[in-house]
Amino acid sequence: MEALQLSVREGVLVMEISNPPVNALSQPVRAALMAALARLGADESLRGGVIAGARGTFIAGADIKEFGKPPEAPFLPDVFAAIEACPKPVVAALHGAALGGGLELALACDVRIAEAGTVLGLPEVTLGVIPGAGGTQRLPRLVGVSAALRLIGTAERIGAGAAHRLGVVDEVVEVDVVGAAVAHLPAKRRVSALPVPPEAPEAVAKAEVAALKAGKGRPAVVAAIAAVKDAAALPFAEGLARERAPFLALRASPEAAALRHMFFAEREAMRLPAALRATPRAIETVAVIGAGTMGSGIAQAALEEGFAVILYDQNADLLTKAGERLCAALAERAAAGKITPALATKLRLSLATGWAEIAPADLVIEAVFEDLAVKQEVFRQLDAHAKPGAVLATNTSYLDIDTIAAATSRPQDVLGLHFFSPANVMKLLEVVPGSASAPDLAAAGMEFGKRLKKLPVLCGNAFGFIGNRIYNAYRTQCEFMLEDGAWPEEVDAALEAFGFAMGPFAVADLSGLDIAWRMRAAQAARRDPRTRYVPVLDELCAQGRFGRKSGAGYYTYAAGKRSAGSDATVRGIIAAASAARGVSRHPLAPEDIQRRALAAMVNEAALLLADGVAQRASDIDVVLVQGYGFPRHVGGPVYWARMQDRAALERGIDIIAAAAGFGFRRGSLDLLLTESAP
Ligand code: T1G
Repeated sequence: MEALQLSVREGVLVMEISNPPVNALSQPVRAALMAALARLGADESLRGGVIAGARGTFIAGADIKEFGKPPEAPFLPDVFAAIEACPKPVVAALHGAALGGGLELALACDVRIAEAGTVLGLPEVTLGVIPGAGGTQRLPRLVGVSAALRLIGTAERIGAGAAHRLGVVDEVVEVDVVGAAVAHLPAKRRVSALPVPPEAPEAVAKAEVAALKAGKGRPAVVAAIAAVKDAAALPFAEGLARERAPFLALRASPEAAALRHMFFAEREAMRLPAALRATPRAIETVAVIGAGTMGSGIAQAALEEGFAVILYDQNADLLTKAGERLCAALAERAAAGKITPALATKLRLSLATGWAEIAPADLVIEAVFEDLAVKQEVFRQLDAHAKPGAVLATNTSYLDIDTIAAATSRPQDVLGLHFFSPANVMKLLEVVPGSASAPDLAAAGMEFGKRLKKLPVLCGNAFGFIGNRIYNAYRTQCEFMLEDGAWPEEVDAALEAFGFAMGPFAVADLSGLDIAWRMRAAQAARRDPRTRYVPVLDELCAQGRFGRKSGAGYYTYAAGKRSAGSDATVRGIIAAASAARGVSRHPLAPEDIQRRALAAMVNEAALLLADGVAQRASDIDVVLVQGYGFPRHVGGPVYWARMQDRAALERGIDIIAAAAGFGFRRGSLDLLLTESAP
């Protein structure tokens, strides 16, 4: 099929891009546009042109799949220059998504008309690059520097209404945007010829700080800010030339390659293996069991996506309070424009204290206390009261899905749906079928996750699934490093320098040490005394140091502020553990801390693949980046490993094997470094 469908309507050349699935501006599209623009300029019978997108969207941007390859002419700036050089007016008719190069193309047009519901943005920094086809120069000429800094620096996506208010689009129509474009052909009005509206330096400075903060100071954001500020200081042609060089340099950077890996890995992760693809069971009513933090978060996530929600809790007072909080939360989200007001005013929430009230639910999600006996009792009740064919899901983080399913007479309907707190914010959802789960259940979980606008990843039913299992291995190795000679703040600092938002001990303090303490106590009887076990966390909890919530853990907390380092008590506990182990403490350099922590993740990833818990290596990257703060610009632990020297990786695993001692299980790097998706 032609990349560009041409037609003439009332003397206007309609150029409709047809490059499924999202009309990316691949080379054939660029070449066809150049030819069509030449025809438009030369044909006296034509009075103007309209550029539109076929099927469900305008243009999603440059073709990201072309980035790793040598660039092919014509380049986007050439196409956009041809639009502006065309003596006749060209209108951009927008619907669906106008993103990246797609919005840059629209900015090169004389007028932009958007259908209501269109999403617009310049999200290039999320791919480690900057808008490379005039976006940093044209956008400020329409909206001013500070608004351009916000949109480009934060990769914010805005709707047609907001874009109209900002001046990005000239008109919003309800239907037939192409018809409107043909009817409203304007005089030629080159955006590049417009002056950048003057602004107070303070406004620009404030926007610059906000963009830097949102972008965590990454190179692409720094470069984008500089390019946008150039627009106000330089003639258009100079600013345009200055934008191209950093774009090309960034596009070739390892960071951009890692971010592209994540872009495609996240889409790949949502694909089920052929054997599990099925028509998902219809889910419209969701019952959530447990009105605590997780249950309320899951209920909010479902309400925001239009599901009817039954929230059950045996504690009527807790339930009422949760209901009130949910009403308030949705009202806030509607006021912020994040959800449609109707979802807040016509809340489809019912509160239940009787098991029989969950009967209408198509899906029941249990989010009660992480205790097997408690969950089994809940599932006995679900078995007795949920309607036949309802999907019965557990939000367990660690427990065995099969053991929970065995509490029912319908294990074929039981599934793990592991949400991450806060469940209404975190996108990651681990979908965990049990061995008795019906073949269509994984599809039901994945589809439900997508409808919640989450990132569902299929996991095998093994201890810790994917994320917690890898995180456990990482945290265990970090605890070994405490005994070997590092202090908590040194480990945290080294891993924050690597790119983690927070180090493992700061995270442990934040989530509460008592959770791990209870789990370790429950596992103590099964723990082989020959395996290395660090008792520091147990001792901290024994002294009532549960982390931030108790004012002290690995760190101390005064007025909610974490101390810079560990105090004498913690160091005494750690030194005692070292002595009891017979370890003579020695300092660990940051790079050694990083190498051991990463080796622990890489080794566990190899085991996950070998055990079939992760269906593909890139899923592990998605889980660790989306759920555990692994730095996205590094591409995830597996992608990182594939960028390392193989011998150095093996040496790193030698080191953690020696540190672990008895019971250490070594994964095969062969599989990890070469595996491709099934
Ligand atoms: N290039 C190539 N493929 C793309 C693509 C793109 N820009 N965008 C999406 N795809 C593929 C995606 O991999 C998937 O493929 C399919 O389309 C559906 O995507 C010069 C340099 C448009 C909002 O960052 O935000 O322009 O899995 O599952 O949920 O300055 O895709 O089917 O094989 O996401 O409906 C800037 C990225 C590029 C936008 C649609 N643009 N895309 O969401 O579908 S850089 C972006 C999206 C640039 C210029 C710079 C979303 C979407 P497959 P999907 P969706």
